[in-house]
This record gives sequence, structure tokens and C-alpha cells, in this order.
Amino acid sequence: APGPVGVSLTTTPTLNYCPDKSSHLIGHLAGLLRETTREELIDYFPEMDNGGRLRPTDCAARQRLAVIFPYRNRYQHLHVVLHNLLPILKRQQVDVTFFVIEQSALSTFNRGALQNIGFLEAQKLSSFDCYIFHDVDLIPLNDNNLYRCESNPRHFAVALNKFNYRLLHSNYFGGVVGFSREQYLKVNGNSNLYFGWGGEDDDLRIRLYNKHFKLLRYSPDIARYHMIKHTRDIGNELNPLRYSLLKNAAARQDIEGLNTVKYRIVNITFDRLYTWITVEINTSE
Ligand code: UD2
Ligand code: MN
Repeated sequence: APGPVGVSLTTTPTLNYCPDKSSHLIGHLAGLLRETTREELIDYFPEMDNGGRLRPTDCAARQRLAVIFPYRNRYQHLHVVLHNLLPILKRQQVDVTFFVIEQSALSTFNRGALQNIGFLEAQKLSSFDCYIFHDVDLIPLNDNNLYRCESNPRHFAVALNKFNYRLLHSNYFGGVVGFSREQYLKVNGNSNLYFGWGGEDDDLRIRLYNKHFKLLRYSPDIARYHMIKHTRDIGNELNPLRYSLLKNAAARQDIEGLNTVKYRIVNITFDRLYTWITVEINTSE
């Protein structure tokens, strides 16, 4: 059977393909909020392969998914979210590999650049069909929110507890978003110019519209998340340049982004739960 439209197939199955929709889904979920650790999760999910890959054992997934977490100093959030995601993705019969892209402490946080780095580094290690960029503090509350790529980019985090489970506005593109490999290349990834909080998600949505993509969303009932309560991190202060950068987001799209991201790898660890990549981001553009 062929894969979904617009998504190339890179797995060579020996098993039959998984059904289009898994029969194991249960719908609404309460969300597990209790704190956990890496060690506990390794015990709970012995089927994880080194580097943080989970895949169905009884069928061949149609896509290989990379989940990319832009990350710094959020150990608790990361592991609580993984504790929630792993059973969901198991039931969805997804072939997923988790990447933690950690920005070293030297510079202001840059979520867009980290997402670009995650894409490039994941691609160096294996061939993925689908990339989901995931805030480290968002817990899915319905397993019908399928973690896969389709003919257009998807906004997964539509309805959040912090916005009373309503879509903030029709252009909102924060939290969790998904692109096929081809889609991410076409939009030239994220802008690398947004240091600190805000704007980078709007920039990415402008890029997507500018390349004539549509934005896919499930209903708020399905695309529902709990954001773990937190304050703003040190080193991720409100970005005062965000509005002026957004003004020429479209004009910059092809000359600044995935094709210009500058970074230095500090360390790569292939852990049982994730591939953990620590990077230094160049601030002198
Ligand atoms: C919103 C968006 C987020 C992003 C951000 C503005 C939602 C649900 N999320 O998040 O996608 O657009 O606004 O930049 O609307 N992080 C770290 N360490 C840090 C700082 C950030 O790991 O020191 C990562 C982590 O994955 C976090 C994400 O960056 O979830 C976004 O940062 P946030 O959670 O502090 O910002 P928030 O909740 O306002
Ligand atoms: Mn958050």
C-alpha cells in the first residue's frame, strides 16, 4: 500500500503495513501529571531502542517520525510529557524517535534555531518522513490527535488548558506543529533571528502561507493539550524585536532559515529514551 499523499516512504517493511487508523485508540485522556524520572520511564518502556526509538512490533508503520523538543533546563517537564506521549504513540502504532535539542547556557533561548538544528541533525542520523516540533511542557489529552504528516503542515496544539481549550486565534501556530520533510524544506524551516520569547511561531506560519500551504487542524475536542504550569525561564526573556522581525518575515524566507542556521555541536548522547544533542548557537549574525 502506498503512503499518504506527499509523503515519501523510507521504511522497507517485512510486516504488513499498520492500518490507516489504529484499533487501539481510546479517545479522551486524563493526563498524567505526576513527576517521573528517566530511570522510571526506561523501566516502564523496555521496548525502546537506543537513541529513543519506539515502533510497533506487529505491523510496519507507514512513516518514520522524529519528535523534536527544543530544550533547556526542563528536565521535569520533558519526562512527564514523555510519560504521556509514549503510551499514546504506542497505541497509535507510530514509528517515532525522540530528539532533545538542548541549547547550552551561553546565549538567549532560540526555539526556531533549535528546531532547524533538530531537523538537520535527525536527518543526518536517519531518514525521517515526518517531523513534529514539540514544546516540552504539552501533554496531549486525546489519542485521536494522530502524530503523523499529511499533504499540508498541521497545527496539533489547538486547544490548551491555559486558553480554556479554545483556539486563541485562527493564525495561532504555537506549541506542537508537524511538517513532512518536503514541507519543512519548502518553507526553509524556521527563522533563526528570534532570540527570547515570542514571534518565532508566527514567523513560521507566515512562511507556510507564503508557500501556499494550508494549515491542518483537528477539532478542539481532539487537538487538546494540558500545558504544565510554569513561569518564564531565565534566558528566554520577551523578545522586543519580535514585531519588527515579523514585518519582513515573508521577504526573508528564502535567504534566512534552515539554509543559514549556524551552530556548534557540543555533545550527542544516544540514550534509551532520546537522542540528546547539546548545541551552542551563534549569536553574532
Ligand atoms: C508559547 C508557545 C511556544 C512558543 C512560545 C514563544 C504555546 C503552547 N506555546 O509557549 O510554542 O511559541 O510561546 O516562544 O502556545 N524552552 C526550554 N527552556 C527554556 C525556554 C524554553 O526548554 O528555558 C522550550 C520548551 O520546549 C518550552 C518552549 O521552549 O515548552 C516554549 O517556551 P515556554 O513554554 O516558556 O513558552 P510558552 O508556554 O509561552
Ligand atoms: Mn510553555
